[in-house]
Amino acid sequence: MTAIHKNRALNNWVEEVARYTNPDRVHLCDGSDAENAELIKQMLADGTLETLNPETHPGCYLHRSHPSDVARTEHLTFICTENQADTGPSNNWMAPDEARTRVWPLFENAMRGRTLYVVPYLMGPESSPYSKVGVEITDSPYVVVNMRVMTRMGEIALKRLGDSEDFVKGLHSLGDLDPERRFICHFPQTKEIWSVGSGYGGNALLSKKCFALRIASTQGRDEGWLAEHMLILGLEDPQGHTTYIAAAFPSACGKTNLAMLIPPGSLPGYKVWTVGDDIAWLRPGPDGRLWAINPENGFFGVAPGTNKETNPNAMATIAKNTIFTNVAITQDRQPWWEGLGKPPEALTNWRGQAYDHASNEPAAHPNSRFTAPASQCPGISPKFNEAQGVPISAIIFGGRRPSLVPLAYQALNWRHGVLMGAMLSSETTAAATGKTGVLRRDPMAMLPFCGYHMGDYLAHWLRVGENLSHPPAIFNVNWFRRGANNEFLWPGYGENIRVLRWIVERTRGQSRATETPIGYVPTTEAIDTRGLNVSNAVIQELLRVDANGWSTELRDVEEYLQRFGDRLPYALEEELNNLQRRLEAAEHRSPSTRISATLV
Ligand code: SAT
Ligand code: MN
Repeated sequence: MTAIHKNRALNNWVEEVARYTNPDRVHLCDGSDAENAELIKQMLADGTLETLNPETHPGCYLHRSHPSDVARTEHLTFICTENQADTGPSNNWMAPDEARTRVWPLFENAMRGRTLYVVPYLMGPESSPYSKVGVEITDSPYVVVNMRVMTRMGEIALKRLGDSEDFVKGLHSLGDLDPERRFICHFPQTKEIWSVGSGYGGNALLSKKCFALRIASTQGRDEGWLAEHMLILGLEDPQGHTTYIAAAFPSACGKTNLAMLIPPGSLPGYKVWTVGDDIAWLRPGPDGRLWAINPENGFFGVAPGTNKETNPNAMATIAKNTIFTNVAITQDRQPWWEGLGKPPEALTNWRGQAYDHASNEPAAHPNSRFTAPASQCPGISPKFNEAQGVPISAIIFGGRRPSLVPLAYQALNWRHGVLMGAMLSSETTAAATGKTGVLRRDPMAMLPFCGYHMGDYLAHWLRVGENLSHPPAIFNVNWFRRGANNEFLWPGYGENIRVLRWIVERTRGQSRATETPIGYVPTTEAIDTRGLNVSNAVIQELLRVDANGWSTELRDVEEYLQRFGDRLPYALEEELNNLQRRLEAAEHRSPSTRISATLV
């Protein structure tokens, strides 16, 4: 085989993989328009893609995946370290030797009859010293065109790589798409990823969860920074001052909507700038603040529920040059999903069949997705490509909790905030296979994405905070509280700006809160409800701290955290004990009612 590139390490690896996987052709991707057009042409010819209506959706395509390959498969995702104790109880572990005998053979001749694409990509802005290079080898042209949207792909990455050996090696093959022969293996020690048997985003776009979270989190541990499942946004106030916030929510809990929020008319002068919707790399800066870059270059967002009311900026972003996966299509070939109003008469469902209106089945898959360039977002931050990133003033944790957890509250300090993140829990969603709507603990929304022992991860968070002279304030939010009739108590979406505003003002010591055992809770007046159809009683309920309920919650948290054994930092156990003690004291004073104490 002739050398595909002058970089020796790259070349040797590609040769080794090509010898084993036996493709018909090897193609090094340059990321050009012409290359993209050629791949699309080929996929239209073989049915991998279908053209959407060029009038309404220019440059947009539909892909229907195999019906058994529509979400991340966490039970088939492994961290492969020599020592099992390094991966911890929250990850599946496989010894590297076992991976070599069990998983590597699945790649043998796997690319026969296919093209092996070499996809070099850069995670982070071109000018940033914090950006990192990855190379994905894949036999899926669908993966290539998605990688071109999601990352800075092609020449730009090769230029950055030069003759360095320092890149993350990701090997992906569709294999035969049989879930029985599906594995996603990570080797943090050698910065390698093997993924076989799936073409789905989080399993196959190896830049995303595999590199930017699982591998990068271990790099962050070793180098003193954090790779997090967080959106990044800038909130500009009417005075023109922008405050940056990073927020962690589990998959499909509205990160993209929050990152692209458009404030309602009743709050004039506020604007949200989108820096990222899924992943943040956070580093302590020389000024003692925490700085964030978004390593990605596009959005891989959940389609259902996205519409002109819930997320107008997303609708504008995906109006052109977007790949839709597993959505339904209308008769005139427009993409369609639940949340876009009444289903049209003639509709083709995500499986490509005529939609049966009498069925209870959704027409689009609940985890159907759009892949769209960040540059198309009307609210994209002017700092999107900034080398140093943006300084973070607040970190938010949030999940889907129908009861107990208030609309918003603030941690007393960094250490308490780390406990807050460690306590995060949420109802499961369609982003991963398995039952939805089940409450699961998901520390920092990183449970499926932390590449090492969660106990060590929490200790690392504590360490990072200790080294910041100006750490971000830490908050928890819950947009998903339900009332007696199971209705949502808080309108959510654009109205969440009211909570963001309280948060930003807190970071400046401006807005009011009550100190409660669980942290600083907004006073009812502190959340601006002008123009909002939410009664005072509902606001009070949303901000109520139920000391009894929290005591029960903490028993569950304690039991959960025990599983991290002696790797659980002592400081967090102490923090949990303090919280328990504060709740007990409050229960004695005023059981299960709102605990009022000093205004702060
Ligand atoms: O993992 S994906 O990137 O496919 C989506 C998610 O679960 O956040
Ligand atoms: Mn995600």
